[in-house]
Amino acid sequence: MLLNTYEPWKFAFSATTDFENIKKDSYGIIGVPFDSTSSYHSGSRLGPIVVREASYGFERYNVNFKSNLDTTFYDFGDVNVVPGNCEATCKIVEDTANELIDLDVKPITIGGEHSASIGVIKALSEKYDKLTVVHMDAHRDLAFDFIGEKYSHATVMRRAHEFGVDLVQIGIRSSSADEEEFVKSTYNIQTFKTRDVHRHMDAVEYYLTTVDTPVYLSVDMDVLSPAIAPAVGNPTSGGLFTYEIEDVIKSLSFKEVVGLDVVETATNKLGENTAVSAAKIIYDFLSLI
Ligand SMILES: [Mn+2]
Repeated sequence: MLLNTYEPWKFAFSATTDFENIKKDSYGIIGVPFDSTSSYHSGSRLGPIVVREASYGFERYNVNFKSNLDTTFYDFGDVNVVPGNCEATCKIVEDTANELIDLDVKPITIGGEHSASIGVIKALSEKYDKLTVVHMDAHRDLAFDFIGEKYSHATVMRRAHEFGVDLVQIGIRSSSADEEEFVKSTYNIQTFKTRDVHRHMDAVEYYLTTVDTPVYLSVDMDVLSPAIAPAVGNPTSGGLFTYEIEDVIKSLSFKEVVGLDVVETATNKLGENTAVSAAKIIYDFLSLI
């Protein structure tokens, strides 16, 4: 007897993967179960599993946006990470992202720690002449190195900046003096701190409408208030509400969005708040884009 059950290893609503017939201009999910550079609360290696499982709580009709999730997307599973070796793992993610790009599939990455984004952003920055990374995070992740390591969850956006992308950082509420100096020394990093977002969401939305390049969205789950999303690598007091992420996704839905990552979900508990919110970001993105 065939049971009418769900397949928790693939994101809900994903299409059957038939490599001979991958639809052009679709989206492809990959998981990066890697957390070797975590400096505080580890466990995001389990993020891809719990986020996929949480996706089964949603309806195909997205009532907030009055739209059906009818975007074609595939869930290709997890990449083979190298535990303990961030640089090697970033290279594997980059190669995987390039394979997706060659198939005309836009990558959606489920972390894993934030270093999961490095390879994807590198691949996309080479495909597009100009790329803007909209980075939602409590932290800037702009350190040149972190405890001597260039490849780390804390250096992601510095590496991205070296690849030549413009950055829009949203939800920032923790950074170092060096990072602030670095931002002042450059021209292409726009910042909306947590308080700015709470008080002037319209300014954030307006700014996003002015972006005239392809856009990549990177969401560190710690951008949300730890009251909403407590199971993250570096919980940081204050933070955004879920609807503020909805507003950003809605603004970006009018743009050419070429990829998404949702990283730093660090829990092994099914149905945990952080995992549900992470799954919702991917679900909203796919409903609107
Ligand atoms: Mn962060």
